[in-house]
Amino acid sequence: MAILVLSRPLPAQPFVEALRAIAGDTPVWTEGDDFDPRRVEALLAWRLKPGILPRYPGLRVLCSTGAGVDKLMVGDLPAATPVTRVVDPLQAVQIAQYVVACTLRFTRELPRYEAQQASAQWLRHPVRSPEACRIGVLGLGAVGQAIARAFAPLGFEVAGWARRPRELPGVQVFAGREQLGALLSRSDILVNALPLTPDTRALLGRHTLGALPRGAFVVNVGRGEHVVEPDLRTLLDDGHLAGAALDVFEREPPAPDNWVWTHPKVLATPHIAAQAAFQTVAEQCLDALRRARAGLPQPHAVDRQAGY
Ligand code: OXD
Repeated sequence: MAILVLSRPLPAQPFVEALRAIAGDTPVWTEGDDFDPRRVEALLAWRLKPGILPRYPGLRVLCSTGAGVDKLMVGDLPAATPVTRVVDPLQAVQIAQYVVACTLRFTRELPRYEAQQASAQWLRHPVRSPEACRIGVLGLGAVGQAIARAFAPLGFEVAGWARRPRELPGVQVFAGREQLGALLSRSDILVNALPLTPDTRALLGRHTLGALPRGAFVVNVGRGEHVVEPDLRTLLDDGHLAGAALDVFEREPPAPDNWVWTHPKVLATPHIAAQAAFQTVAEQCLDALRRARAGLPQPHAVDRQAGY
């Protein structure tokens, strides 16, 4: 019985090597290997297409290579097959670092000073006041909480939005659809850290982004599908939004002629806010397989109903 790695578009080799180092007698295969699909017990994947899973009738567990599992939720996923996600505390910290870096780059106007440096200009501009830098974090799971915590010591006023009310020290929490507008209208910096579910897909469009204060900045570390890209572009072009840092896109990588590559107000990065360590992914996948074999509960199981 074996583990199959289908990590496209991520290269499979680092996952395969990390798994082989710890998997003992359990073979680890990937695309291109000559293997019997009936022997596959665990699948480690980032994205699946319908029609793939029925090829593996002995599958006991489906493991994501990342924290998000939205691209694994295909219609032919058997109801009884557990799906697990990577839970890596370091990953949440890395994402928080990325969000803080992009936000400070914007609030401290670093691109403007870089442009001045290029023409040897010594020109000082007023620093944006803290009242104009109120942070709003969409999604208060492990990642959203790490982001909220990272901002507090830097003097930012932080609020967050979650599905249900919760207590978070130092963070004003808004909950449910009925309080989304209140969160948006006080967020000069909006950070999206939501999981992608049918409820959150295309949440950030003309009306929601338009409800941010004029001159707001958007950071997306959730999923590209949360944002209606043409609406974002319109709001950037008409000056309602001052800028956006985008690490995730509906299509990754975006097509070479996609506007995000060249828009002067957009910082586009290739889904690098965080990467779980290959060793952690491998350890959690192997643990999930052992638990599935023994009929034990999965600590990082995805709630199939909620979608994350
Ligand atoms: C993700 C990841 O889910 O990179 O986006 O882990």
